[in-house]
Amino acid sequence: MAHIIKRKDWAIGESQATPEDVFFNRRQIVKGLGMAGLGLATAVALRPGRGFAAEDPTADLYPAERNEAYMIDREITPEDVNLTYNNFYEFGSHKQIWKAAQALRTSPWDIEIDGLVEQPMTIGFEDLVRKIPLEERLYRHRCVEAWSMTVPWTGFALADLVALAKPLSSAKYVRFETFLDPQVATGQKQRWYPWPYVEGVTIEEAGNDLAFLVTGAYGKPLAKQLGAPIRLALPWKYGFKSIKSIKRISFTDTRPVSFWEEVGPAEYGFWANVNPGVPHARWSQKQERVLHTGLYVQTQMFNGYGEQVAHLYKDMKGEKLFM
Ligand SMILES: Nc1nc2c(c(=O)[nH]1)N[C@H]1C(S)=C(S)[C@@H](COP(=O)(O)O)O[C@H]1N2
Ligand SMILES: [Mo]
Repeated sequence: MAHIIKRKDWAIGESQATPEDVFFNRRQIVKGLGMAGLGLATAVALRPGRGFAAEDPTADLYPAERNEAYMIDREITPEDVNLTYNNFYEFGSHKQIWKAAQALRTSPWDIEIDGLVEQPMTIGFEDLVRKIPLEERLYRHRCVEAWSMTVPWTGFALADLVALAKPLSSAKYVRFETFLDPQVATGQKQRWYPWPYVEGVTIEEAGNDLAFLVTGAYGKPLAKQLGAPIRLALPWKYGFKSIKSIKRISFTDTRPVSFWEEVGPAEYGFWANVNPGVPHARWSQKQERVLHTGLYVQTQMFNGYGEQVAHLYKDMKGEKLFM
């Protein structure tokens, strides 16, 4: 009953997908028209930066210093592209959710830290973000749908949060949960999805340097459509692991079943490491469409981060590591 839908809206063939090249060409045309005489109002209405309130209570923390250890050989995806092409099913099962996402109230925002920890706690996001120094990192992001982008994220290592939480030695996994509020996030009225969105990693993965809790992007507090006020970035895994708008972080000895794994276990697994050699059940993962550029590039093993993470998986047998 819960899983009548076996096919995600975004799980359509590349050729049927709304090509955002067309979308952006359209934007270019509109911009061109604006310059040709539609006037300033049009140009202003099209300007990016949507989703960030100047009065954000954490605005003083940005921009944070860039950590040069996390650089990248690709161009940064323009901010307006990132802000208008999103996966955030809570607000709709298509890419144009940025407006709908503005309904999310992100302040105050309490986060539960519970499960196998010395002392369960509730911490306000604005307290948390001031406890740990922020830094900027340039990360690749590879969606399982075979598109990619490059983002200047701001945040702190997930390992720092783990240290703050003081897990017991019996904790083997970290489970993350997004908010649940169907009144605000109308996608959550779609009962066939197993809301709230859940994701998880092993304690070892959580301790890896690359695992990053994101509180900002493009030198500003995180826009709502990007998962404000706090989300994950796990750049060696498919994008669906990078859960947005986290409300609860639980330490557990049981492997969490993530949202997409529950929706389609034949297509989406717990590990979801990027691997061009293992096709999705319905499409190839060999290449990726780099947002905005019109380019297709070869996808790299672990999304190019193998040096940092391959050791985490080298002794694992019988696990579906790449779906
Ligand atoms: N809560 C929640 N987190 C989510 C999703 C979602 O639908 N809901 N989509 C995931 C997917 S499939 C991707 S590719 C990224 C997209 O992040 P972006 O919109 O910042 O590009 O968010 C991930 N995190
Ligand atoms: Mo994705």
